[in-house]
Amino acid sequence: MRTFIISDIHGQYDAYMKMLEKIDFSEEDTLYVLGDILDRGPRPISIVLDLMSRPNVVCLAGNHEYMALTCLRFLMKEVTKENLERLDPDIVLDILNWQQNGSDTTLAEFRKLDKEQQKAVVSFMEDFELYEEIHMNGKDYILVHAGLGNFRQNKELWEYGIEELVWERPNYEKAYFSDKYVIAGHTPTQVIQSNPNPGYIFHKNNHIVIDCGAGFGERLACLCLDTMEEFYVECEES
Ligand SMILES: [Mn+2]
Repeated sequence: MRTFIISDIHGQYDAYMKMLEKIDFSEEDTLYVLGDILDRGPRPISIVLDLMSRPNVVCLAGNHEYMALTCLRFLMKEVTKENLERLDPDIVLDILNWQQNGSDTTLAEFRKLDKEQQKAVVSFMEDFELYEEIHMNGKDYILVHAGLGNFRQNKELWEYGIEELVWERPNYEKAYFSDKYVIAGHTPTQVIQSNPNPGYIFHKNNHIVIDCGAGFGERLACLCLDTMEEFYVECEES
């Protein structure tokens, strides 16, 4: 009965499977996935399909799922006169933006699914939460993809907007809570200025950042919350 946290898998299916093996993930354990399963790496939809088959995973949305859902909902629409008349002009910009953020691999795999599977994948991702709060060994944790953008001391979690939770980078130099930890991904720890161990899990001021750069083919990290043990798998060239 262990609790694991992983984030920013970004299409690295092989590294993801190796990680499950490495942590000896069983049906009694729980895996929290803090978003950005999609895009960049070669097999993002394969990871989604695997997660869909497991009852003991909890997925949160990242900015990549947020971008993908907007675009996939549009791309799956039938070409009818009505749908074209109701076309939102912003959708073109949304699709371009998603493209610039590495949508190719997601789209390539998505296209190979039949209509029913496509609908199932979209509806699975629509159910992703934006944050979770968990309690472990006397400590409180907030799990979220990017962080708490525009943080204010007395702001409740439900008051944060989607963009504040999935896009905006928190200030790691500032402790947001004295009695709680915020675990997030989104920012590869390679690019955090004050990080003494770039590319490995970053701990500072009650922030824990677990994106170790799988999105650019570097390293996938997983944290066991029961023991705070860190697990790493190197991504292979794809
Ligand atoms: Mn992200």
